[in-house]
Amino acid sequence: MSVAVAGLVALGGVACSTAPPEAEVEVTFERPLAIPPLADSRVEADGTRVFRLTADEGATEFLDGTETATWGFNGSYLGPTLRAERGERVAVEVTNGLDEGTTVHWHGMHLPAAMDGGPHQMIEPGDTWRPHWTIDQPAATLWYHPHPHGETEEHVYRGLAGMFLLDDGTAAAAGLPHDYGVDDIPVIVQDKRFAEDGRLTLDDSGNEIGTLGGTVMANGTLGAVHEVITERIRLRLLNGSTARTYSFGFDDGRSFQLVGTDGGLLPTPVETDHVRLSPGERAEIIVAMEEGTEVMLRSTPPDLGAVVAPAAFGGDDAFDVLLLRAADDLTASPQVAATLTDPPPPDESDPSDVTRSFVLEGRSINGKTMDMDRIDEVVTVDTAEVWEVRSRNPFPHNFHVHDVQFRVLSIDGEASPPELAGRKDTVYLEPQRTYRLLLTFEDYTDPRYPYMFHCHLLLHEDEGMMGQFVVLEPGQEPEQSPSGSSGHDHGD
Ligand SMILES: [Cu+2]
Repeated sequence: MSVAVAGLVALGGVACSTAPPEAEVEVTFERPLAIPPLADSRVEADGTRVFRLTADEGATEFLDGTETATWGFNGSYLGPTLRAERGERVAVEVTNGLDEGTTVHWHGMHLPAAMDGGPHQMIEPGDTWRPHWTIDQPAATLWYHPHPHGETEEHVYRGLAGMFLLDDGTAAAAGLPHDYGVDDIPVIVQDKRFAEDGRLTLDDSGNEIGTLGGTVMANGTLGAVHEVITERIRLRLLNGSTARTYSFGFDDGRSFQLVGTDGGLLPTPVETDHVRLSPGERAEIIVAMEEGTEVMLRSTPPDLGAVVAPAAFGGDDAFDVLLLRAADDLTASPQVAATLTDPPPPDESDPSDVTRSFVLEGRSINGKTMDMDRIDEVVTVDTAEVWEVRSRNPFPHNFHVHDVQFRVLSIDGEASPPELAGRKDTVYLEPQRTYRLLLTFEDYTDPRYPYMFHCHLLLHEDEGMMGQFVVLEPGQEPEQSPSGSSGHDHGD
């Protein structure tokens, strides 16, 4: 539970127990949308593409004339976009320039547990961590962010996040715009709570789900405008907020094509006028533009399912996010293909199938809160499993699994809707419904390092709504992680 501790004042304005009141921020849509730069990389003799990220403190001018203390990778806020091809070997040299330990997790990535960047891969101040792996999954919009146990909400909120795009050569054939920063646009959406002096503050007043800021920005730009020069534009939407769920659409109610979700392209485009994204989820959408017109990307009150008093959880909130302004002359765009990917249908028939049940309640999963020294689930490599996930609370949770992309087989026994037909790593849990997920664990066994499963509402995660699983060879036993909490001071 979120407990405000009277009299405790933290430095820096975030995680302060008596957060100052939220300032009313007037937003006019006139600033160019910041596009995170594509990260530089070098290719070593063995073909490994190496990126560098340094987490550091900085200051960002979100509001004209006001400097706000922020954190960022290779800059003051957010980080560059990493990009790699399927089959490539990659490495990232991650340096921690902060005064406290952090980690960097590759959200949505299929990779060895020791490279995952969860709470077992702490990077102490001044240290550099160098995970490496081979990209072995379809093209997708992934992202990276810190994952230190108990501190993730604050680290992400201060600004540590970025996109990690994967390519596999299919975008052109699928008719998808793919010119980064021109017609293929990353859109990291985050809500913030500004104090009168411009500081970012977390809400410690005890909202069950954490901080719901009254100011929403895209890529760190308040009142963002993007000039569109093509007939169609692809927006890669990422909900990079700590707690808020959005329902994205356009102010004129126009429909668009949903072509991708967390882990890659959908089998076929889904025509819709809104897409719901809970924290951590992504959606790739294609929007058709008319010459010389403008349209606003908005978030309208999201359907949170059977949440009691949804207004307390953002269920009544609406925001303008990004103004798309089309040039008087637009370059032709290709037609989006009718079939985007052709994945094999989910196969539940494997006799080795295991079904596990996960009940989310309060800050626990199956009645347990996170313990870095406890392995909650042992998975055997080369098997498919069904995980049945259910929230018992009348307020929002979602569910994120590291290492794998899952398929949503059904919700309360009914076939999942077309927007959930693709590869997912995070799913919103409408209260009191059972989500049946199919997960396939193909490789990367490790008896010592676990992967995480958790609620991606970051306050919940920090307060213990997380568990650990290992992937093992048949007959193998889990071993104590060398980075378990017994040997590690988390500073709490
Ligand atoms: Cu939760």
